Amino acid sequence: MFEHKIIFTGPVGSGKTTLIKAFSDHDPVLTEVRPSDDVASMKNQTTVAMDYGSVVLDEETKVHMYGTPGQHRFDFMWEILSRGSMGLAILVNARAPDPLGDLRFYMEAFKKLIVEDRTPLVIGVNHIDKTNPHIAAADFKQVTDEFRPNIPVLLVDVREGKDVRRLIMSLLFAI
Ligand SMILES: Nc1nc2c(ncn2[C@@H]2O[C@H](COP(=O)(O)OP(=O)(O)O)[C@@H](O)[C@H]2O)c(=O)[nH]1
Ligand SMILES: [Mg+2]
Repeated sequence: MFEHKIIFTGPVGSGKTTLIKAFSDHDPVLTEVRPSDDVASMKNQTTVAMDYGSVVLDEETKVHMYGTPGQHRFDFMWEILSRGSMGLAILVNARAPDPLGDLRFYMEAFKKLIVEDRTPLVIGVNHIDKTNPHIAAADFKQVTDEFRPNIPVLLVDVREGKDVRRLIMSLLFAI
């Protein structure tokens, strides 16, 4: 069996924990606590170390999914979690005040993986619904093109297994 480690990163509220909870074959390992800072006004649980889940996609493919903490003060975990990863997915919340700025921030933060190591990368734009019809994949592509050409940008609802599968498959195809 081929085992693949994939990292899910992105800002607080972009859906990393939701994705891993929804798609893991087993109860995920979550390190969620009540926020002690201004994140408390956004949600009542936040990831502090990592989320972990795994899924068997077919007879020969198992994917280990690691979600990073979103808050910058836990960014020391980002590099630790990234070691040995075969793919990176950046999730952004389309309803956030500045989703393009969020994407640029995470592209910069993971620049070594993205530009030097040429690790397979996919962007998942989450929380897409009728409230933000002005968001288009092309806007996000402009940002990724500044770093590396031909990065797939998928509009997703991470609560839907079929959408998460599309994200993961686009990374596996790029290996
Ligand atoms: N409406 C909507 N809500 C979503 C979607 N994805 C995640 N959520 C909700 O957004 C909230 C934040 O997600 P969470 O997984 O905690 O984000 P994290 O900080 O990246 O781990 C949760 O309440 C989810 O149920 C989506 O596509 N649409
Ligand atoms: Mg989380």
